[in-house]
Parts: sequence; structure tokens; C-alpha cells
Amino acid sequence: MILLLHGANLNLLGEREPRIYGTATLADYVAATTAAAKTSGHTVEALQSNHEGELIDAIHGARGRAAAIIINPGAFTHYSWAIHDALAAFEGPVIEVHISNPNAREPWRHTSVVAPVAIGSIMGLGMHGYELAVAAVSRVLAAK
Ligand code: CA2
Repeated sequence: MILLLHGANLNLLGEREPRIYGTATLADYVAATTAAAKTSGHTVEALQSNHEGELIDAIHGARGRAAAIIINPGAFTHYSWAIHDALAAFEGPVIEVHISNPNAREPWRHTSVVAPVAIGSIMGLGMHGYELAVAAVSRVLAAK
């Protein structure tokens, strides 16, 4: 099972800011990720939360249960050392995904505190980024 986590405000996808985030909803992202995972024999469990602690609890709960974590932490990306530490305690591969390219936006988005505990970061590719994350995770897990 791959745990797919979304952080703050990503429940609003498809409802506002289509110029930056497009028109796909969070449900569309989860469906595309689930479909991509299915083709490589994986299932997906998805959670979105606007609460840092709930994401941390989900990461703790993934230990010994999930093979990998794909996470778009939203703005938590830029300052949540608590999510960083929780991910560091997870034994499997972690991939960080962003719909937009934070490096092409405001300077405060240029730092990711999650990136150091991810095997890779994919950004700016919208929905395709999630499919690439699944492909990467599948390859890493198959090589284990
Ligand atoms: O590009 C991404 O995926 C982000 O993680 C999205 C976060 C942002 O803080 C990161 O810097 C980059 C923000 C998500 C807010 O999503 C909204 C979607 C629709 C309407 C309003 C907010």
C-alpha cells in the first residue's frame, strides 16, 4: 500500500486559483494516483488534512503498514520540521510532490524542509507529477 498525503488547503483544489493549480479536484488527483498505482500492483490510501498533527499521526500509522509515502504537504512543506521528523522515522521511500513549481514562485516557497527526507521531489508537473511519483516508488520497491 502507498500512502498518499495532502496537506493544508489542498482540499480547495479545483475550486479556486485555477491559474496556478488547474481545475482538477483533490478527488481527481487521488483517482489518478490510485489508477497509476494499480497498474504496478499497488493500492493507495489517501488522506488530506489541514492539521499538521493529523498528518504526523498518519505518517506514524504508516510505519510497518505502508510500503511508501507520496506527500504534497502544501505550505507545511516550507516550515514543518515536525512533518520532516515524522517522515524521517518512516522506513520506506518518501516522494515529495508539488502541483506548481514552488521554485518559480515567492522566495519563501523555495525552501522545502521535507526534501531532505525524500528520495526525490517532483514539482511543477501537475497531475503528471503524481503519476511519475508512483512510477518512481514502484521501481524503488521492485528493486528492494
Ligand atoms: O504546488 C503545490 O502543490 C503546493 O504544495 C501547493 C501549496 C503551496 O503552499 C505550496 O507552496 C506548493 C498550496 C496549496 C493551496 O491550494 C489551493 C488550491 C486551490 C485554491 C486555494 C489553494
